[in-house]
Amino acid sequence: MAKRRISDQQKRRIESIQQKRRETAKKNSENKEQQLNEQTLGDEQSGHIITNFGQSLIVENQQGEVFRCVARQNLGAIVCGDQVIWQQAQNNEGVIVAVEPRQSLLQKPGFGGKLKPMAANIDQIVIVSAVQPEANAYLIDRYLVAAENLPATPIILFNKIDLLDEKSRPLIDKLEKEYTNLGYKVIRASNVIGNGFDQLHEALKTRTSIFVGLSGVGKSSLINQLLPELNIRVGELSLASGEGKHTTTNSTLYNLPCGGKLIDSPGVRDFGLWNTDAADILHGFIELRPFIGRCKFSNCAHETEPDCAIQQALVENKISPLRFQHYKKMLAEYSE
Ligand SMILES: Nc1nc2c(ncn2[C@@H]2O[C@H](COP(=O)(O)OP(=O)(O)OP(=O)(O)O)[C@@H](O)[C@H]2O)c(=O)[nH]1
Ligand SMILES: [Mg+2]
Ligand SMILES: [Zn+2]
Repeated sequence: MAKRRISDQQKRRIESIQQKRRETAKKNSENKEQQLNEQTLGDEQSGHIITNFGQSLIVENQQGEVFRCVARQNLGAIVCGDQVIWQQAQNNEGVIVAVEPRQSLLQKPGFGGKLKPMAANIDQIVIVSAVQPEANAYLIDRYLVAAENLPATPIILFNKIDLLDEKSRPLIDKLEKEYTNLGYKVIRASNVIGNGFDQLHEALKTRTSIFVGLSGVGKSSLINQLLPELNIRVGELSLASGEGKHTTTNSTLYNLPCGGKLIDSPGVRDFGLWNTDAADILHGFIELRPFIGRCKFSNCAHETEPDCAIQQALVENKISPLRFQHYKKMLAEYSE
């Protein structure tokens, strides 16, 4: 993906503008909190975060009603999927006073390589790829490493299969085989011809799942099919590049009729590295796990060392060359 180069001076300017905006937002939110505190607040109750619009957070109570809330200072970042304690004010507004401990927190690389919390308490990650824009196996592997380490169950979904033709079919067939062989659930879907929804409904039941993937692969369109009364905004692909236009801008949680919860997330902008280390990357490639600790040298880099269990497994076709290549690439990016 093309990266726009910016000078240090520009970076500092952008950072200073951002800092000013953050301060203004913080002040607005403090004022709002003060206003709300001057009203009599209701009893503490639990709720969960549906989405956020800047400093305001949308909280759903146990009856499924939604409230626009501000958070007390010093609660840290609160994200979609968080369980919170809050108090109701007037006019469907409220104040969040505590965040429940999280089972997990999915983060993504943000501006300047800083990690941004994305969603909390996820137990399943649906990695959405498509026929158009073309599926990227390295990005899928990135998400698999994130899922294995969270931990959350990954599902690999190939969308827009109505567009399959002789040119695109071999790649999707190859990737489906690759991931099925590893034991991952793979679903082929299409919003146009209505494929894959029985499998999807089944997989999403009773769990909290998130749709992740490139912009334009059809994440929001799939949710519109699952919840037709919603009508979430979906975007055209750019005619020039065939890429999506980043239509979804905030992660948002939806309650499915089957009892599951599903989060729609904005398409990823870059392939920046998640908060992983070498051990997490290794743990993320599940087929490598049986060979860990079996090399002759304990600090084996699995390259040209003698008696390397992983090189041996490659020769014996127990590990796919593509996945091993991605493992090496991720490690190299991490150590940069
Ligand atoms: N042919 C075909 N087009 C689809 C399908 N699903 C979605 N699209 C189209 O793909 C485009 C992008 O869909 P979105 O649902 O906005 O994609 P998204 O993944 O939510 O994108 P971001 O919100 O930008 O991350 C839209 O023009 C959809 O109509 C499908 O199954 N088949
Ligand atoms: Mg979207
Ligand atoms: Zn080795």
